[in-house]
Amino acid sequence: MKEYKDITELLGICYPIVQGGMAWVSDFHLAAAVSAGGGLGLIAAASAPADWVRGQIHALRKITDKPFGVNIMLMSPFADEIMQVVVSEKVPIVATGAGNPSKYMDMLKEAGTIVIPVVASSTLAKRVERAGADAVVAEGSEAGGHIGETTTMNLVPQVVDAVSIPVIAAGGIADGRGAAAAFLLGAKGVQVGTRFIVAKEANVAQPYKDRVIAAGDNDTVVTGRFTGHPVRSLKNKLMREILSQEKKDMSLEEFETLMIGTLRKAVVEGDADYGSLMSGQSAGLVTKEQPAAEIIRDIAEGMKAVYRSKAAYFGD
Ligand code: TUI
Repeated sequence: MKEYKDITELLGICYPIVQGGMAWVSDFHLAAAVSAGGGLGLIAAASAPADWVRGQIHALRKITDKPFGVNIMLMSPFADEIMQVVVSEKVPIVATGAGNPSKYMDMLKEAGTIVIPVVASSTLAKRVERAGADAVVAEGSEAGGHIGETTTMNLVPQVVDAVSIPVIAAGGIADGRGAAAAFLLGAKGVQVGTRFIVAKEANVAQPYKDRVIAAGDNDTVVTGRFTGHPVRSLKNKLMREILSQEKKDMSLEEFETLMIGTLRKAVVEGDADYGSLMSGQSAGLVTKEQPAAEIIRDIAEGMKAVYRSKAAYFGD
């Protein structure tokens, strides 16, 4: 079943495709479906308490015995406790986001965990490599949710040059063309988020899925730059309101009051107007709801088709 070397061997998966850890979206249903489909499924711990994460790990293990991971958002007040949970539950793979995971590296490595920090700069990539990371996800600013400044096209080759561990590209990748491009930039795998929001197994309210499917290339916006934690989402009434308040110098407190609970509102309640529809720019490439395994096959097959046609074009 194995089709690619490197990252697939490291992670014990069939396709070099990782599902992004998306707050509220990536619960055990989606992660299990992705892992069962030959990719790497991740449960997003986001800002949830440690006990919730433990429950998710148990639920996933009832459905599949394939490798999976937990994505730990380091700004979470529960990050320390969740690290204890993943170690005690012997979760094989841990991804981190929104911070530097170096202080947790020794405990994770001692437990035999494979650690894959998500980074948005080559500086952090080098730091986490030095601390013992097994691979990094280089996430460009086309991604949804909390983002850095540098685009995938520029970030990936610079991170590839900066470190010796395998680099997984993320941000703007939703099909075989994007995946093939990432491999040409030196990536050994891809992480895909936005396209999995519309996976059949993703417990996401239909209005959110519908907005992702309807979105075009110009339909995302970045809010919260002034907070130091910019976030990309689909344009809607909430984001227009926030953008207009940002122009009028809103305070951090006002921003937080407007934002609190809005991701849950989108994912769980299906409020597409006043919920946070976090999404990458690749929403414009997402055209239908599909089972996760079909999404993975489509990306893998699409990537092969690109390589075949380019080989023909270049004559070798
Ligand atoms: O983490 C993500 N994506 C996320 S986290 C999230 S929850 C959240 N919501 C509102 C505000 C903030 C978080 C939604 N989406 N992707 C990985 C990622 N990590 N993107 C950017 C970074 C990052 C940024 C700065 C990682 C490290 C960093 O600096 C850390 C340091 O100490 O150098």
